[in-house]
Amino acid sequence: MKVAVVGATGLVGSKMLQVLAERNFPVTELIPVASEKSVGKEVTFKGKSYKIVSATTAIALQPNVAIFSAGGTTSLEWAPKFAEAGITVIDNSSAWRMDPTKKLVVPEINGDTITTADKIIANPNCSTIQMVLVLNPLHKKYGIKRVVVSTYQSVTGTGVKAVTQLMNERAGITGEKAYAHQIDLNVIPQIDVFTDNGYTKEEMKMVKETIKIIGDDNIKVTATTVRIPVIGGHSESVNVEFNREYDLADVRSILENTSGVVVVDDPAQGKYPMPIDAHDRDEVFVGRIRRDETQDKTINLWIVSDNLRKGAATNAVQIAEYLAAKNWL
Ligand code: 2RA
Repeated sequence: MKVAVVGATGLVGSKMLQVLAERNFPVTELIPVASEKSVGKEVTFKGKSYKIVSATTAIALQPNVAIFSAGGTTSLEWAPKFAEAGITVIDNSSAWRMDPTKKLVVPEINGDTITTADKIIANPNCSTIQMVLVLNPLHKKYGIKRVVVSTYQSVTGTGVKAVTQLMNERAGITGEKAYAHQIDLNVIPQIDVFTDNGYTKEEMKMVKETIKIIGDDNIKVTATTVRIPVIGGHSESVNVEFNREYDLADVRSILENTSGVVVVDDPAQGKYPMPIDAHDRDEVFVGRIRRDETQDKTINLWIVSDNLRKGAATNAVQIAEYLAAKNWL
């Protein structure tokens, strides 16, 4: 299968190449695509070098699938051009996520909603994916009324420039900045720009995308998203109020039996999910599972995952695998 990776030089793009190789996606020809300034440079895939080409060249090469991770502007301009040429697009930007004509897919949850007519499929936001993977099976059993989530997000969610800023600050080097504030030894309660209601775009993504993926607009979500000086993954403190009374042991058992979720919850032994352990792992880890003693039918969870993996590259490749298994590529 010919596979184009658009944005192949970015943090997520590089992770896409790694995940495609690791999962043995049947790539017969890789077509790495990046901005004009990178055209002609090379990327390595399964020990072989591939020259980066422009988006126009990539369309002419007719890949079966194009996995985009090059930002919303590039996706808005180029995804329809690939789709018009008959190439299925899996898009990791926010450009198409809330478009009612586009599917927003976490394969374990709503992969089965994809049809052959879907030529641009949206990959959700990283902080949303890891939360809904845990919430969806609990919603099915107990019905979720309201979610209060606070995130602790890795600088890798911003990209290479943010990782460089953190490392430079740590080394005492002055350099280019991805954030308006120092990130090392600090916490920044802003991810993406603010919207009119006082929430950031990242917070509103968690609100809207959760409803769209789980497919129930009765679920209320309120979010505070925060950047911290960490690189291994995003962490989330999640307070969930159910419609029905729940059983703590049953919640644990449901999560233990959920594909892609790993329960790490042995506080007496100091065992709980941490980004340093989630780094470069595909699973979503959940721990600190405990009753909210201040309110009926309510539980507290701590959810951690590598945002570049299940939050981005792995989920996108899983969508491609789903389409390949159906022979739709
Ligand atoms: C972040 N959620 O962590 C974003 C990346 N898509 O900044």
